[in-house]
Amino acid sequence: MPVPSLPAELAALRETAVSVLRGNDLGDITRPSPTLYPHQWLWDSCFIAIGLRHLDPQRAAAEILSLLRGQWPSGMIPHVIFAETTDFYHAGPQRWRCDRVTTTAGGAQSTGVTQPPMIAEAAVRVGEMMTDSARAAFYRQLYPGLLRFHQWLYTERDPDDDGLVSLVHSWESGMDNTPTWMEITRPAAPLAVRALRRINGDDALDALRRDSKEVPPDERLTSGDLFTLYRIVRELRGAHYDFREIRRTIVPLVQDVAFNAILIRANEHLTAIAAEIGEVIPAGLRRSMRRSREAIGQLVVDGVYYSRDFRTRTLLRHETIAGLLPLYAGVVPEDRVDGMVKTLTSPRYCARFGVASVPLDDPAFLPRCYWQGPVWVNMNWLIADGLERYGRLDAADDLRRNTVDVIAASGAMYEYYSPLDGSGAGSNRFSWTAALLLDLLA
Ligand code: 9YW
Repeated sequence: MPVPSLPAELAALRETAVSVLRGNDLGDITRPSPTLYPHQWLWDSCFIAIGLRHLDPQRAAAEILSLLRGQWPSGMIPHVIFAETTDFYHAGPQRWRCDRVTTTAGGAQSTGVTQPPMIAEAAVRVGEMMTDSARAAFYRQLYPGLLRFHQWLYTERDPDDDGLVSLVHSWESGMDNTPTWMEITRPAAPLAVRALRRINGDDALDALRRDSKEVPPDERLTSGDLFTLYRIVRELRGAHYDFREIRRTIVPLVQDVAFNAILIRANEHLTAIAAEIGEVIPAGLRRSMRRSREAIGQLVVDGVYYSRDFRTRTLLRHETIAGLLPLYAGVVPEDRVDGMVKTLTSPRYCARFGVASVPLDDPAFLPRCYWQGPVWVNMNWLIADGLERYGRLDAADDLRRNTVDVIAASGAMYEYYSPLDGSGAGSNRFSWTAALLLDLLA
């Protein structure tokens, strides 16, 4: 679908984005990438729907509704719903064995953890493109499952009524190897991983992994870290994915600042959806929603937001992009906003290509390694939205323009980009980059 007002170069880029989305379309779900990620991921589908709404709002709505096929009786919506088409994904159904614990609404196999709750945001964005009656019908279909998901997040993952939900695996944060998570996860690595490495050496571990064949290994997690994450899955499996049992294991539990910020924003959208279709959010959930907005203020020290260890209630004082998402949630007091804008537009975060996932002066920073430094288009999109919300329109425009520029310079829909030179890395047919580009160009 050409957009006449776009200059030729951007129109061609837009066509590339459309063809990536078509190539990754599996009917009513879109895989994140044809080579690395062949199934449906929760927050990917949300970002994808935000782009698809510009091509076909009904198809975008189907992308969101299809997430409910994976919903557990408990209310959880899993981070991956496995497509039947393939089994090459390295953390597939046999690693999770969730069918021994539960069934999903649509009978699909899934993982046993969740991902950032972007569903309500995506639904509202898609709804904006629909007629009133189509939107109401869409919301009515989505609402009961979405409500149960938000209720599950609090009842299961905020058992002490902190107002902050806890995550049980870095995969739930969506930022797999972000230093905050790896620092708390590595020490929890049971002896098995260390023994495996001692006996076999890192090379043997490299040979065992199946995720990095398509991309250079130095753009992914180290094998040691990957096996540590697998080991945590084993613990979760043993605890039947039940938080009360997980609490008694060695699994790190983190009140992740980005996840909670996204939840706070999603709560607002859920409230708006309910109002539009004449539903009333149950009082218990309304109370949790209010508590979250207050509780996130406990995560800030000297103007920087951090995640917190649920077990010890201590802040995990490693500064990353996750700490910028309270802007997106709209929970940053006005007197703190300029400081955060200054930080994210400073050379520490290298704003020329967007916001680096880890500051450049962090010893853990690696410019092309996954969540250890690269710029991600979804993060730029979320932060730009937050800036706009706070009326920092120039900063929001700059970030959006820089995002389009970095994609345009590469000419492909890369998974992530180096903040140092803008070079693309990971998959070069990555769905959320394509989808959010469509949104940025609209
Ligand atoms: C994994 C699919 C997912 C994203 C995550 C990203 C990566 C790997 O890919 O995770 O195996 O789940 O870190 O945010 O949803 O694109």
